[in-house]
Amino acid sequence: MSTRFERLSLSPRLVDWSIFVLLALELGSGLVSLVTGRPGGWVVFVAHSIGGLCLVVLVFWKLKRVRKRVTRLAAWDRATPVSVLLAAVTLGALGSGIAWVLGGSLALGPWGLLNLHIGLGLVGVVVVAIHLRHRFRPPRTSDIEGRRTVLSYLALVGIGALAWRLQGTFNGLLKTAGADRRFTGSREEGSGAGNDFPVTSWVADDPDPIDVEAWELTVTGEVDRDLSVGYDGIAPGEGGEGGSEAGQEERNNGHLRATLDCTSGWYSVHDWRGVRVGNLLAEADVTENARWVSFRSVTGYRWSLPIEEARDALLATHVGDERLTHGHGAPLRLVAPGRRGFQWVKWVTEVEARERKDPGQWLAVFVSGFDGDGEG
Ligand SMILES: Nc1nc2c(c(=O)[nH]1)N[C@H]1C(S)=C(S)[C@@H](COP(=O)(O)O)O[C@H]1N2
Ligand SMILES: [Mo]
Repeated sequence: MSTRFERLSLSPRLVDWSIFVLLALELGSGLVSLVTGRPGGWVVFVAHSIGGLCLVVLVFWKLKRVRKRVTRLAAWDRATPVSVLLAAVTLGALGSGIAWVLGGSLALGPWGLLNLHIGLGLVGVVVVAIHLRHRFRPPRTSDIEGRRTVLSYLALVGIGALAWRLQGTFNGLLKTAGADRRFTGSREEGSGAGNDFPVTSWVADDPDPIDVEAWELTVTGEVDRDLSVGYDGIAPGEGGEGGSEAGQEERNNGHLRATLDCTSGWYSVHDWRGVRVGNLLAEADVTENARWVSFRSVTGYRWSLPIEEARDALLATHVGDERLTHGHGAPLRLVAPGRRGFQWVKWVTEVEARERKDPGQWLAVFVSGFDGDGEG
């Protein structure tokens, strides 16, 4: 090693604190990335990638230092198992993230490699907390050595950024499955193929197929007249099927080309057809107090959008030229361009105009489907 390289170094405590800060940044950017779906949000994903690669460097640096405390059994104390566990979880989270980027896949029942990455990241939060209870040492300003420290950090970020660049080159040259990803990291699946794209549910939602005769859509809340419409009042006429409800013509002419981008790592681009939400709201005489619009599934799953955005969203009955299948949310599902897949509520039965945002939706998306009676 050249002496110049050795001059770039951080004290052990600074390495540990840098790892801590990076883990916090990775947790934050990772969580934010899950609700980021507009191209302007790319920076969150790039920061998460480069941060993770910097972590790789620091973690190996640290492991080199503490290796002996693990390999010599006599050096073990009661906190060592937690440290070992933390090392395993961290390497697992970093490894699964890198494997994903380089085109890897893993089938874990309904989940994949990206879910494993997220899961390990969340487990890591708990293990870090326990590790800190045993090993916490306050940061010291004396560890910061001016120019040398600054240059060390610059080198670290430089290595991370360079590795991130090389990832693109590597994927391109080897034409891996990681080559053709969206800015969110998601890979293309079944675009334009009608219903032939993955069916995903976020946690436990799995209702029985919906009988369209019994189903209806209601528009409630901050509206001057509550609306309820049956399937015939919504679905576009399908070759020769007559007998539409009043209002059907004006409602059903909505059309959007939009990308469903699931946080488990795939996206799919389709032409969606159905009812423009703005038309429904206008028909129900939405009041001036309404600021948010919540979309509720028969299962209790729900999500809300600011009213301006909601107006331009679509409640789709069709994908491509096909009626939605049950798995994709028939008879009606939300199409919310620029939002991540989990916000595209399936099996919608209620549209509620609201004065305020709906904080309960976060709970609803996690618990809906667990009680089994469809009222999560
Ligand atoms: N009611 C309900 N809607 C839902 C979900 C769910 O679990 N329940 N999953 C969401 C998730 S995570 C995604 S990615 C998309 C998937 O839509 P698809 O199954 O048509 O591909 O639906 C969303 N809408
Ligand atoms: Mo999803």
